[in-house]
Amino acid sequence: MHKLLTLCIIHQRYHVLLGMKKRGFGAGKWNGFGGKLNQGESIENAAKRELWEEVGVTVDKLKKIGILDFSWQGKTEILETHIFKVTQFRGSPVESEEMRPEWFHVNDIPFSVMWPDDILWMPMFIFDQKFKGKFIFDNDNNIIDHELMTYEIQ
Ligand code: 6OG
Repeated sequence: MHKLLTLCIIHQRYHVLLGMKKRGFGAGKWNGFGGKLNQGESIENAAKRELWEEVGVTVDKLKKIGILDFSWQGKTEILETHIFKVTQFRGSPVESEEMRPEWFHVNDIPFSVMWPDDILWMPMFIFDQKFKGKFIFDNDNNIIDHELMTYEIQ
């Protein structure tokens, strides 16, 4: 089973905006903002909608920077996650029921409290190098196998 998801990170020169996930899947971890597509929705519109819903920010400019397939040992589900960089936006980030936002310096990203794949692709994200890959996790969410490569998306 294949599911499409979005993940949006705002990047402003030396800082990125992350959110502490307060509930549901990935609760207790810092991550970008995103989620599943609604029926009939484009991937890009879903990314914009999730940023608005989770942190109250309107996207003016975003670009796709990566595509990662996440799956778990012994499970058939694949989360095909489209990762976007937002460089222009309106509004100030506000806490929602799902996320508590915070700006982090690019040299001070809290990888120990993030999904373990993030430390592998975040440098590419910061340096605008497009990438694709796949990560397979065990039931404790440790990476047991992965592929990651640079890639021109368009
Ligand atoms: P909701 O269930 O809240 O969407 N996501 C992941 N992000 C990272 N960095 N690593 C992973 O490794 C992830 N698995 C899922 C995609 C879940 C949100 O979490 C992201 C979505 O933005 C396993 O609707």
